[in-house]
Amino acid sequence: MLYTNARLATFAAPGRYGLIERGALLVEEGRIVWVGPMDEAPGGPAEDLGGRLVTPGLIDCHTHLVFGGHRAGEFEMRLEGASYEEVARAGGGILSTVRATRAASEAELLAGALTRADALIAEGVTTLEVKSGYGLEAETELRMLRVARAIGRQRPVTVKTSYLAAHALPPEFAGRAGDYIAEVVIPTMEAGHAEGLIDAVDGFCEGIAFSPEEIARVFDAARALGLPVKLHAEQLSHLGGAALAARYGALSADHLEYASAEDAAAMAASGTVAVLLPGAFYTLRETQAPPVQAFRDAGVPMALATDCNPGSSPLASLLLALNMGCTLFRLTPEEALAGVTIHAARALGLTDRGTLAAGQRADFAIWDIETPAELAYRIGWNPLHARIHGGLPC
Ligand code: DI6
Ligand code: FE
Repeated sequence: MLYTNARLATFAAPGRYGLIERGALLVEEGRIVWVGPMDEAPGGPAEDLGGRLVTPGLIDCHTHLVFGGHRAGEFEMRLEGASYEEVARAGGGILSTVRATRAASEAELLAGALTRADALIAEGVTTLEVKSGYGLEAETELRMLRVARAIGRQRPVTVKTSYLAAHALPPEFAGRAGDYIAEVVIPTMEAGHAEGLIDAVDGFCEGIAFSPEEIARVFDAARALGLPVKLHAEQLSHLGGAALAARYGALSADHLEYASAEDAAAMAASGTVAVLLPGAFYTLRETQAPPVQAFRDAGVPMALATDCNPGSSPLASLLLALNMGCTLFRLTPEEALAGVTIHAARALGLTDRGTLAAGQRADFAIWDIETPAELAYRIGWNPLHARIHGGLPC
């Protein structure tokens, strides 16, 4: 199928957004086989897109969208003055979602996750990442990962999984983080890997979670299995997580509000993507923005994601994350859009998507707008016309 008479934001051609005005795109067997000016397009059956904008399919590269329950009560507590860390230290926060997730069946978890996945898909998302991390015990961590895989079977979307048992210390291991890592995190990683459930290993490096030394043990185990790593780093304080992630050649370091220029230099050297999560910044009413200029100066690729989770970012709109990335973090619309396409792909270790170029998977979104900046500028006003996943309109 030839898609013709479109404006293509390719992120592959030279110039802003890699834009090709009056472009065309040829798809065969789920792949893009030709991209260029419509006057030079090969013949064959064609669909006229009426000048609409086409982007690569959007990629949400950081979500926790499998979970039980909700945390509206915690939202109320924070509005009454409690901080996210105070709620967590009092046994709420992540641990309250752990209780609800342990109590939920696979079918219940899947039903809840699909409603959020559907919201993302309706906005042109064709690949999404899903983390475990609300089980903190073997059985529930593996259940979450199976549910994540089931999303990719039940919906036309590609799911990449990250194993995040190093998210919080469960109460049964209070004061025994080392034992938790040895007895739960590492053996469950091995079991999940053997079942083909894990695409990457993640952790939360923070005062209310794990130290860099503890995360290093988790990363060593991942390395032994040949699994790539990523890390929640410098979200609430500067603990050295970004430098640790760079040392391990991590695919990404995520959040990064408290990262430094030295961290940016280390991440640039290791090719680690900075994943920025404005939904969490907004929800927690954080005031320190991530060092975007330092990332630019160092040449660190920046991705943007929803961080969809029941606590710090109850956000299932990647388009709103685009807008927030611009308004709250001062990204340009071009940087923001690159952050949910080409750089988001890289944050997941994927090179076969995120741009419109010959040889890429045919994942793209067709929008009822003229210019790419409109995607970041609108708020709550979804212009998706059609979505193509693996060559199939859906
Ligand atoms: N940082 C986050 O923003 C999520 N996890 C993390 O390490 C939030 C998890 C939650 O509050 O449930
Ligand atoms: Fe997160």
